[in-house]
Amino acid sequence: MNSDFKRTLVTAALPYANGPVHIGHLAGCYLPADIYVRYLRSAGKDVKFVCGSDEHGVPITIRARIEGTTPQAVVDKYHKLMGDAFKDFGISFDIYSRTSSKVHHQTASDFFKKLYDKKVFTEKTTEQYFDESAQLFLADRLIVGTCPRCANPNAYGDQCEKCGTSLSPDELIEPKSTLSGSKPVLKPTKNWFLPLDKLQPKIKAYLDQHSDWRPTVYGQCKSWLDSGDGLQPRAMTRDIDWGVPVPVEGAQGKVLYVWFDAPIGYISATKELLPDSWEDYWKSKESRLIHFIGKDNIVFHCIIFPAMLMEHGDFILPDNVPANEFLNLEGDKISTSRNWAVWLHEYLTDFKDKQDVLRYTLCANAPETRDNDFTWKDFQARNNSELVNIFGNFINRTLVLTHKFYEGKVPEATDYTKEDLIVLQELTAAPDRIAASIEQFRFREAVTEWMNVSRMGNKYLADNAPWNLIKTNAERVKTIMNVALQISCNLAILAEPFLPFTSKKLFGLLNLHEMKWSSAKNASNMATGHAINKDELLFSKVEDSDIQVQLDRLEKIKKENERLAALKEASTETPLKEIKEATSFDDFLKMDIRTATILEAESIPKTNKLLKLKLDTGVDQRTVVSGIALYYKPEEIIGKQVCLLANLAPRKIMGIESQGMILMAENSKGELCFVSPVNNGFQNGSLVK
Ligand code: B3M
Ligand code: ZN
Repeated sequence: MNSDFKRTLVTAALPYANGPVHIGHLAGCYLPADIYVRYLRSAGKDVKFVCGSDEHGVPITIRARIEGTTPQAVVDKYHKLMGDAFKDFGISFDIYSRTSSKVHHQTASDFFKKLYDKKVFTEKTTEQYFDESAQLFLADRLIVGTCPRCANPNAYGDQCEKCGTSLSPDELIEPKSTLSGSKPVLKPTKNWFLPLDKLQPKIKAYLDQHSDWRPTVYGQCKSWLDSGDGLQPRAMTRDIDWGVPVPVEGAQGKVLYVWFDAPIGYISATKELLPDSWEDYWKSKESRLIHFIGKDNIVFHCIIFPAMLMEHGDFILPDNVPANEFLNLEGDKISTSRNWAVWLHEYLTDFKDKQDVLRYTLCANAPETRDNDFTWKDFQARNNSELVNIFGNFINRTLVLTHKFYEGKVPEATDYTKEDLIVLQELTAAPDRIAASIEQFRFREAVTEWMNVSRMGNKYLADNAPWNLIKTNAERVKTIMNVALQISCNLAILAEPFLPFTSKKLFGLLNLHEMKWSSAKNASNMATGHAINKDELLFSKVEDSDIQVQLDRLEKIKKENERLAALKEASTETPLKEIKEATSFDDFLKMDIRTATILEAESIPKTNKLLKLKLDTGVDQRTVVSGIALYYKPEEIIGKQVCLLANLAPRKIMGIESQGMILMAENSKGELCFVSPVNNGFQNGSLVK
């Protein structure tokens, strides 16, 4: 970390206020940001941590429509839900603001106006789809049509979810408005574009200064610059009615593009937090701006927002953007729409007071360099074999023995062995080592280093076995227990960024006030004679049954998703056929359709499509060859009553004379199903008319 900086402003991506927070969000940015900030605070640095809800954008208006309410009601609901969940999880924002706030509207509006006045934007009139019955321009997401690539008839105007191609609405075949179902018309509209093409050299120069960023982040930025024709102008205004109104003449009914206003939310939140000194964090060369985000937000934070800031001119640029890759859940991509997630607010109910277990698991398995998988088995193992068996066990033994041998008072260390000194040296070297990892945004490594201190303590006790030694060398045990208590205290200090709840609890058990990071550089925080509090367990086991509840829940969701996917697939695969040409009533009367029962059914050699059936028509018994073998097994259909076209002229199929045809209906997947008489048990031979 460059220590020339006086202050650090840390931001975490503003989550869209259209759904609850899940573990993917936490692992992606909120947890690493929180660990970073907690560490800086403990290290005595000047740091502020800002975040808030991103309350604009089309998805919020869509959600409002689905829920039959207003966008404001949607954001009010989720802003509260998310803010509360973050707080309960110990994400220690200095402020959790929101982009519908007055301060934000003003700030974003002023920002736009400044760029407008500086003539940064290019004005362009383009043709956009307009829904005439709803009387509004359609955001890309609100248009569906057939994908030009894979013929999926439900592709969105911005992307086909079936083949993954990103699209623009004019590429869709037969576009339809999802608002009214009508065919939208192209209508000219004026918007303001950020000329990223012209700004590319400046952006490149900026990125070149940051080739030390995470390779995944820097690489993604480079590929934006290098691909095809490089950066393209991007519209910073939209024709929708939910957002920050565009503050210039002739922009009636237009709002700022959500990705223009959202990052300005970081500035607004800082203003709200520090009305008098916010500029220190945004305008001073001695300040440093760090954005924690997920990888899908890289282009906005590393290219577009810096370009906006550069053109504005008053602000510093992001110094680092440690974006994480994605976290999957049980091998599958986390998805809000498929409900494939562990929702934070639900976790906090199911695993009360186990915030730190999830924090630990997510950090130890953080998707820093590649996508990673969260599994409930791993969660259980991290808790039971690491937090309980290593850290918890070490602390518990130390506290219990201190009470047992010394009435809860820290014994005096009299004479250190060489081995003790090595342990103490390791202990006091830990804070710098962990700090170095954190400062380089290597949180997995940092938390592993921290756990290694517990491991060392656990081994130290096991090797020295003070519970036995007390009988033969009580003097030596004093030193051992003193060392163990020093390790315990330093673990509490170093745990704070990762496991803040446990750290606090441990300080309580040790009867100490919380201490700063640098205190962990010495091994004398537990004064001889200091009385500790009554021991208590820091962690409890996660049982198989706890995990099973979660796995069952996911299994149920998976089944439901499979059912929905099959339905969707079916409804998109075989379009309904048009009604055939008219036929006369007389022709219809010529058809002899009657009820019959299948008496026998057998497969026919050399074909996988046909079954040979014997039918009771009430009048006679006859043989019919039917093309249903792909859909029914012979044994399933014996005894089934069906409708039979009985006077179809007989014909030979595979050498068998077929006397009639069974009526079948095609389902949406094109499979044949029986059209049975409604009441089975009908007399055979009844006419169907
Ligand atoms: N709301 C996207 C997201 O939640 C967006 C981030 C804004 S950060 C300024 O992934
Ligand atoms: Zn497609």
